[in-house]
Amino acid sequence: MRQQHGRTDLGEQGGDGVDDEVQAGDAVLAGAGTVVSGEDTVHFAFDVRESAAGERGYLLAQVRRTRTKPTFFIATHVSEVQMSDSPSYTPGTNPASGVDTVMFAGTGVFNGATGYHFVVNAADRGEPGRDHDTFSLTVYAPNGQVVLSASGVLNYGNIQSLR
Ligand SMILES: [Ca+2]
Ligand SMILES: [Ca+2]
Repeated sequence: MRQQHGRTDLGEQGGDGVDDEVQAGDAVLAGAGTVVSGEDTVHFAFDVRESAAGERGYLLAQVRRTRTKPTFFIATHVSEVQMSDSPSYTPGTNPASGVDTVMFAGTGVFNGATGYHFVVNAADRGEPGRDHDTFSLTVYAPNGQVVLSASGVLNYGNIQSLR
């Protein structure tokens, strides 16, 4: 099984686009890396897919800020996945679908507390991911207040469209 653990080497493998778990017609965007946004350094990993069976995915994020405890966000449910082909960049000839951008949203746990919502926008803009791919994460408290907002170009890692 090449599953979550296989994603940790995305920064090195580039994009052979081969994934045994991907069924024909599936769209998959996955990535792992680091974004520096203001005072925050965000380490993230995600994998979202659309198929005939529906939409699913996961997201983990750790945020470090100088002189404060790190915060953690774990998505427990991905309720919305929208993949698209942005006309403003072309990461390569694969995948043939042209999918290079994803927005996904759902609910999760923020520092151990439930009832939080999140929205991620991520884009595969080529290889290497560093200095090319982009990632943004916004987390909302149950009352709608933004508790985390970070975005930027990757300074480590890679985001890869797999179909
Ligand atoms: Ca494109
Ligand atoms: Ca990439």
